[in-house]
This record gives sequence, structure tokens and C-alpha cells, in this order.
Amino acid sequence: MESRYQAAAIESKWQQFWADQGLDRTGEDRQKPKFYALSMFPYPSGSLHMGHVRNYVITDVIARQKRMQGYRVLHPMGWDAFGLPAENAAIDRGIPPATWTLQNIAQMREQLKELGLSIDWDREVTTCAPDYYRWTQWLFLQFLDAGLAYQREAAVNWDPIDQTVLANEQVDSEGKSWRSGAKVERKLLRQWFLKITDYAEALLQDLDQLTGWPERVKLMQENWIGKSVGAYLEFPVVGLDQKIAVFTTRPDTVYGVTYLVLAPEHPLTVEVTRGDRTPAVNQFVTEIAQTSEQDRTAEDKPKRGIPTGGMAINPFTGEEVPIWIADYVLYEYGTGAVMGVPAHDQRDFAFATQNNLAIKTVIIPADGDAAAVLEQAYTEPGLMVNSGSFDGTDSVTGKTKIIEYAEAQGYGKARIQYRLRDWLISRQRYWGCPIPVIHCPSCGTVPVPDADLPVKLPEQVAFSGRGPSPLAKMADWVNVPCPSCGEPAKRETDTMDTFIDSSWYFLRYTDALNDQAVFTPEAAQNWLAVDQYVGGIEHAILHLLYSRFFTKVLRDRNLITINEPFQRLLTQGMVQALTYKNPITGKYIPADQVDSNNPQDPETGEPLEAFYEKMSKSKYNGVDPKAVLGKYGADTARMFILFKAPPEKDLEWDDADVEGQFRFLNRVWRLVQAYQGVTPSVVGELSKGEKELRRAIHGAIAAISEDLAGDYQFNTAVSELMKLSNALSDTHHLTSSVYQEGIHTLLILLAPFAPHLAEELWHELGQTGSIHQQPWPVADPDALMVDEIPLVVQVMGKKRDLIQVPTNATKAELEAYARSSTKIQPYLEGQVVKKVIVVPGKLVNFVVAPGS
Ligand code: ANZ
Ligand code: ZN
Repeated sequence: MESRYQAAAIESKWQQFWADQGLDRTGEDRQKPKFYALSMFPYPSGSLHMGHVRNYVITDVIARQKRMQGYRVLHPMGWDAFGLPAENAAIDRGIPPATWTLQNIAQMREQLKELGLSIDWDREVTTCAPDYYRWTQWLFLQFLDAGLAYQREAAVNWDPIDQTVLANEQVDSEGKSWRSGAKVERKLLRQWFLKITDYAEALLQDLDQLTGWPERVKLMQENWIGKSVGAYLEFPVVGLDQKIAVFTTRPDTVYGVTYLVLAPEHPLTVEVTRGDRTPAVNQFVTEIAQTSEQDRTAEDKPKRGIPTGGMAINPFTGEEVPIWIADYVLYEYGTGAVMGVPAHDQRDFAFATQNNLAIKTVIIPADGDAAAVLEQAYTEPGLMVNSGSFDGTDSVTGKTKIIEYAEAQGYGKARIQYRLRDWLISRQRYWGCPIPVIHCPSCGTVPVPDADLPVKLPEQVAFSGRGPSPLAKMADWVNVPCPSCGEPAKRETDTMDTFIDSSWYFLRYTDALNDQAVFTPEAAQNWLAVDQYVGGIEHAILHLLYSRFFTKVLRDRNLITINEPFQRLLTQGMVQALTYKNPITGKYIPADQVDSNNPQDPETGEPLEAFYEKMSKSKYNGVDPKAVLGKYGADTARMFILFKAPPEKDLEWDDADVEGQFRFLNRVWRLVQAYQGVTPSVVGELSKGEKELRRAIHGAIAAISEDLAGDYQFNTAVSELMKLSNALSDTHHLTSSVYQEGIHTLLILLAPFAPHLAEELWHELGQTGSIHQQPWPVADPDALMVDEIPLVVQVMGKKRDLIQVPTNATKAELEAYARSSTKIQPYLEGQVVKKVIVVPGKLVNFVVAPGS
């Protein structure tokens, strides 16, 4: 017996034991119901941060409890291992990306193991390993075959520092690269896309099926998909045999069009521009090309535009309107052209006012005046005016009427537009999954035959600094015979966006070792969908949307049968820490240089601001998991993280609370030490105290089971564990069999939370086998029932009623029970209660006097 709780020794011992016993292996017993518990897999940066710890501990508690509840559980882990940092490390430090990545993985795997996570490491996947990306390539070819992968010229976000194309998501709200921080430029390049827009409607509709997802995540996806219902209308260009098509959500305002606007990139820009305007227009177009989409559409920035000199005809009125180009019209949305209706659109109103364009009212409020001068756009519905035969129509019906009319006249048609765009997946980088196609001068784009997969990344690569992909410079690798005609051809040198790798990893876990197929339908059927997915809110949109897209495409290819990949989603909150900042210099100061009672800048003596913020290197507020594990052990770290906040809320790191959990585990440890060698006596009838203890035990089972079902309220579950531990230390029934039941139950309930200590103490009590294989206890309803005893209710010493009350009722509760007796009411009427005498277990007596 140890004299102290020694986490380090305990933890490594049991981790070894579990590994030897294969306890964390995926459950194979088909008699049991399945449960697939999944954490979002990490990018292998090299070290674990607290955000990771929180994520994986949450999933681990769920997985562990499900096993105890009799489920066969799949709880895997892997590495989202392609991506720019490895390539930059190679450039900066001369280490090959693969070496750097695999070293990081090895380190992080060890750190994960130290947390005591019940992960089936046999199913580990690494997206940069050829045995994984072979299947990423195979899946890409499925998309290609289905017509869902294609190439086209596109206006792309160009990062001038990293010399690469960025997805929209990699550009922040200020139009800067998420990685290099460079101001992003627009450039036209030939790119690969996946046709996610084909699935826009399904991705939107099926959000309804995701009953286990947070509402806010579903809303974010809905907004991202951005469905707009409206019309496509065509305006003939004066003097050209061309029409300008616009997309509008307000066809009812078409009589109010006073100008048209093209996106600067619109192909018609050149044609409609009048000769004398060409130099000015060209200059404007060049200027706009330097501006990011975010800057162009930001509401608070003035809209920039220029007239082309060209005119178009409004087919509804026959009127000629000027054609402009402006920065706020995006080439990639709708048709890349809009009809300007300044009277009814705020942005158009501002643009028209600024550029002296006409403003024509065509919708008025029911009691409005068609001739009134507008102070701002009127954007509400109303009555149509100045709209020819549509005058007097309400504008909502007017939308449909205008569309019907447009269709009949051949001016346009109804159209649904999604904000979602096709997914630009090509990257001009080395460290990604090669796109498995070959370009042949005669055959065109030829898929690499399945038998030749994977197209491996060459290993001997010269990184000469940031710039175009080194793949493009490797003649040996690039030049290959065409798989179709055998003539000289060239490999595609672009690699795939890493979001592709993570769009299907959860499928691969179902059959991770299969080297013949991506997975068998049987294995997929066996485990899908993921029952509980846990990860950060930062993936609310893209990763989850892409995974849903992949799932639907693979379903349509008959590779899987599920419709949605993730049944339930838990987005865990961030881990925040106390952060010190000098408000004058703006500098962040590491906490260990600050006296928390009197926070001052150690250099200047200026008072510091103190607040909680997400842990990050740049704020010097990170707490290293290694340090916490070293000092207290994994179990304390786990307990603290679970106890401190509900999982979906932000968590404020607090050393005192970490200590608190450490002390709690020590108390449990001492409780068991004190129990060593006690032989429980068998009792017949339970005493009152024993009954109370039993109620506490089964109360804890009921409460913790409920906390873990559904909403995963780990924090209150930990409080219940503490309550049960207190009940056990407060009682004097140490030798009762009820006490033994209590100690065993406490350890079993503790097992998913503090798996090492629970296992250690379980064995110290002489139990054999792992505590993690114990069944999850079920509360005994009889134990929860509160015993009742009779209570005499008196008024002025005379017995007026006899009621049943719980044995454990407090004095205040007894008085309340007595007052609720209907039989005493007549005796209290017109009386004032002067005093209430409560004798627990016997009586309550109301002393009254006449009064009003
Ligand atoms: C005329 C109009 C009148 C409009 C009115 C609105 C109000 P959502 O809801 O986002 O789909 N639009 C269309 N294509 C555009 C593009 N490529 N770049 C910038 N703006 C574009 O918005 C659709 C509306 O946004 C369309 O309806 C169009 O302006 C504009 F009183 O047409 B509207
Ligand atoms: Zn060929």
C-alpha cells in the first residue's frame, strides 16, 4: 500500500495494462449495439494544446461509459497530416515535410497516450501516408467519373507571399491570408473544382434531419449555403447582339431599374465599353483586381464604380439605362451582373446618390405617395406603382406576376440562387495529395488507372523557398506516358486542399487496414453513422459541410447507405486563460512575470489589464498540458476539464480549481485506503443511516447516468461524484455491506472520468479484471424511495391531523408539510400564528391567538 496518491506511477502502469489486454480495441461482438465516438482529428503540429485535451477527454468519457453500458465502441484517432506548415518547415529548416510530420505525429501520439484515452490505435489513419491518400485519390476519381470534379478558369484568391491560391475560407474578414497575413489579390487561373453546388439543396434540406446538432451550427450552414429565390432577367445591350443577364431577388422592382452594373471581371465589360472610355475602364478593372472580395463587399466601405458609356434596354419599359461596372458586384455570384434599383435597395441608393444616377420609386407603402422624394431606399413590401399594367399589385404577388410575364415574353425566368459556390480544391503546393490525372495533348485529361494508384509524392524534393509547387519543377515525375494512348503526357502538378483528406477520414476508420478497397460496404454499414462527433466550433461550416457532401456523393455512388455522416455533434467551448495586457503598449505579458494581486508591467511598472481569453502562443497565456500532467497526472487534468464548465461552454483555466480536483482524487484515494481490509458484515434490515447512504449511492447513479445521457453535463456529474464521496466519508457505517456497495459504485462511476485512479483503487480492493469492463450501474428505484413516518399536526396542543412525511425532512420542511394540511385550516381561520413548535419525528404544534 502506498502512503500517497502517486498519479505518475499509477497512470503509466494502467496504460500498459490496458494496452496489453487490448481493452481499447474496437468492439467486435455483433450481439451488442454499436457506438461510434469520434473526435475531430488533429493537425500534427508537434505538441498537444489544451483545446485538444478537452476535445479528446470529452469523447473518451463518452466512449468509456458506452462500453460499460454494453455497447461495442469504435473510438479511433488519426492525423490530418498534409498542409502548408510542413512545407514551410521544410523551407525554413531543411527537414523533408514527411520527416517533420511523422516526428510530430510520434510525439503527439505519446502525449495522447499519457491522457489515458481509450483509443483503438490499430485503426490510426494518417492522411499523408500513401496507404491513406491512395484512397483519397480513388475517391477523387469517383467524383471525376460522376462529373462532379472539373477544371475551369477562375478568379481566385492569390496569396502573394505564399505564392498560392487560397480558398475563400482561408481569407479573413480583412481580406488577408489566414496564414501569411498578406493582403490577398484576385487572379484568373485554371483550377480544379468539386461540384458541391449540385448538392446545395440536399445539404440545406437535410439539416432538418440533424436533430442532434446545435441549432447555431445548422444556422451557420444554412447561411453559408445561402439560398435566394428570385429571377433571372435579360437586358439587351444597345448596338450589340448581346444581352446582360442579371439575378434579382426583387423582380417586382424591375420598373425601377435606372442602371445596370457588371462585375469588373465580367466578359461583357470589354464589349459594352465605349471606345473613349476604354483607358479609364481598364485602369479601374486593374485596380479592383488588387482588392479582396471582403473589401469589395464590406458594408462600411464606399462602393467604387465607373460608367462604361454603354447602354442597355429594360425590356419591361423599353427605356435605355446606362451600364456601369462596380466593385460591389461579384463575378462569382448569380450572373455577375445586377440591375440597379436605387429606390428599393440600400446599396443601390447609396451608389446612385454618389454617382448622380436616377432614382425611380416603384413600390410604396399602402398609404404612401408615389411622388415623394426618398430619403433612403424603401425596402419593405408594398404596392407597385409606375409599373405599367402591374400598378396597384401588392409587391409580394408582384414578384410571381413579373416572373410569369417575363417567361411569357422571353425576358427571363424564375431562378433559385445559392451563395454556396463550387469547391476550389487545387493547391499549387507540394505537401498535399496529388490530383491523380494526366494531361495528354491528344486525349485531354486522363484519370490515372486504379491499378497505378497511389500517385506518390516524390521524396527527393528541392525546396528553394516559397513559390510555385516543387512538383511542377520535377521533370522526372511530371513527364509520363499517357495511360490511354501511350504518347508523352504530363502529370497534374496541383495537389488537393487538405479539407478533402478530412472529408472522409471517418469513413476510413470503419475499415482502416483494408488495402484492397477504400472500405467494404459491410464495414461501413457496421459502424456508420458516427453516433457522437466532438470538435471545435471553428469547423462548424467547412469541414462539416464537406463531410456531408462527400457522404451524399458516396451514397449516390452506392458505396455507403447513410444520408448524413454525424448523428450528433458536440462543439466544445474554448479553453481560456487569464491574460495580461499592457493597455498602453498593447503588449501581452506572461502570467509568470506578473503578481496577480497587483498586475504591473515588469518593465515599465504600468498597470495591466487582466481578462480571460483563448489560450494562444501570441498572448503568452497558454498552459502546457505536459506541465499539468507532470504535476498532477492525467486524471486530475481530465477531472478539472470536465468539472470546470459544461462541454459546449468556454472554460476558464484556474489553477486553484485544478488543485481542487487533485484534492478530491486524493480524498477518494484515502477513502479506499481506510477501507482496506474491512470485511463487510451482512445485515438483515437496513438501519436508517444505511438506508440514507444507499439513497445517496443510487441517487448518484441516477444523476450521473442522466448527466451523461443526451447533453453530457460532465460538470454536474463530477459534482455528484463529490457528493457521493462526501456521503461515504461522513457515514460511520464503515463495516456495512452498503458501505462496500458505495465504495464500489463510486469507483465505477468515477472510471470514465479518472480511469487510472479508478482502476488502481479497484485492484487495491482486491478486485480482478479491469474496472472498465464492469457494467454501468443502474439505480435501484427502491433505494431512491424516501421512507415516510407519521407526524401529528396540532393547533394549540390539540391533535387535528396525522400526516405522512419523509424521514429525512428538515424542520422547515416539516412545518411546511403541516401547514399544507387541509384539516387544520378551519382552526387557523381568523387566527394569527404566534409560534410553531416542531418536534421532528413527533409533531408540529401551531400556537395561535385571535386576530385579523
Ligand atoms: C435588384 C434588386 C432590387 C435587388 C431591390 C435587391 C433589392 P441575395 O439575397 O444575397 O441573393 N446581386 C445579384 N447578383 C449580385 C452579384 N453578383 N454581386 C452583388 N450583388 C448581386 O441578393 C440578391 C440581390 O443581390 C439581387 O437582387 C441583386 O440586387 C444583388 F430592391 O436585384 B437585387
Ligand atoms: Zn493520350
